[in-house]
Amino acid sequence: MHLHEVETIGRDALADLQVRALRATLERARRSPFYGRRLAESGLGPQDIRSPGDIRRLPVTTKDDLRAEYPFGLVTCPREELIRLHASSGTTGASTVVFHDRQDLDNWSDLVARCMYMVGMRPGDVFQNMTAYGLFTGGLGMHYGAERLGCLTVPAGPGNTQRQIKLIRDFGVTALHIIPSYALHFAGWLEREGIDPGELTPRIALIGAEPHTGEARSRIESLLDLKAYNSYGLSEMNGPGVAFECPEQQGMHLWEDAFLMEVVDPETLEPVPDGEPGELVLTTLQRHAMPILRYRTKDITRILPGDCACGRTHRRIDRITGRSDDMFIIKGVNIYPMQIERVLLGIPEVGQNYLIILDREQDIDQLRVKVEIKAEHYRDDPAAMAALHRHIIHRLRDELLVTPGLDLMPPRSLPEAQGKAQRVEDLRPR
Ligand code: ADP
Ligand code: K
Ligand code: ZN
Repeated sequence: MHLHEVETIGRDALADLQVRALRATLERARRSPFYGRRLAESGLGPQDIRSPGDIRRLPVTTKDDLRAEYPFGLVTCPREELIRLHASSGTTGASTVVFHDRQDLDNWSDLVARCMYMVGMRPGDVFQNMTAYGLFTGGLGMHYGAERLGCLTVPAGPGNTQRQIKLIRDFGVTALHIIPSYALHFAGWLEREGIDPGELTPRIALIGAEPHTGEARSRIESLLDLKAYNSYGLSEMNGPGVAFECPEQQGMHLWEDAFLMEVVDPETLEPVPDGEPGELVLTTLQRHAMPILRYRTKDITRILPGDCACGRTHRRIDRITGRSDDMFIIKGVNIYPMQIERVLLGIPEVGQNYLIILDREQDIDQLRVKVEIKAEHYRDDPAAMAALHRHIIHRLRDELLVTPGLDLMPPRSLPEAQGKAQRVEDLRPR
């Protein structure tokens, strides 16, 4: 694949490429009603872009902007040139829509194929896509990427674990795309059925679409006996193929020839130094039908300083710790659900599922965690259960600095998700 050249491009050449792409993007964007107005108001034109940082002279674009412009306000071309639309899964409120023309779909497929190639997939691999098709981008996005790479692609969709196993066995599947929470369920199912993952053929899993911890990844890798690579994307930036782990598994390379990245303080929108957490803000550099400038993803991450041992020059972001609006405050302490997952999935007795419950008592927010315990540790022995309870509470308190309520639950007693998991149940009155 000749695409490899751009993955190791020098930083100066990359900045030149970004400036050219950004100018073309502004030129294109101003044909849409929304950016036509925005760019006119800001007085910024393509000729004013001299360095990638000049993008900061424009206001950010938010999900609310996309909702207000729903459906066609950001489209730059005649309707008959549009050939696909996708909508976000609406994790947070009303959905938004993104349109693509043929060139957009081509570029997107190339990006996804690049990610797959990076983690060792090759023509001849058999790829089973175990995420939902439809408006969600993880279905068709990964599907076309795998076909572009030249893999036999099995559009399995999510759920029906029995059938997933049959497909894997019948077709000799070597690579999977699977949402992490479903991967954990899937692994639990194999264990219960007494299926040895070592005799199954997949050696690679692409996992993403929802926040998950390194602990969740380690479990997926050991329970499924494969390598799992973190995949980050969002429908506003196509979907999968925005940032992806390389074989080093030390952060995700964000493809800077296709997306301009900023990490900013969510309050002030000022850039934060490399290594410091902030909100990821992204600008499309290749998109034609519907470019988006300075999109506030709400996703919290940080730029990992230093070079990657793999030799790729595109900067890496750390795994997403959550969305800025996922955070909750208990007794004055800021908490992200992923902090809780990190503790729970690091404890060997803990099973593959948990639920975080937020409630309010006498005007004070309360945190309660329900966690499944593995069958062999869930025993009719009050002393042993009390000891395990104390142990988990201590670990949670060390991480969170507050003491949550905790319920130890029998295996498979909590609701199972096949799409993105709902890890937090918020019962607080609005
Ligand atoms: P929605 O915003 O409705 O969930 P999308 O399907 O576009 O719709 O989801 C994109 C979001 O999913 C991202 O903004 C991010 O919050 C989350 N996400 C995607 N991939 C990852 C990943 N690898 N790690 C953490 N979060 C992810
Ligand atoms: K997602
Ligand atoms: Zn790398």
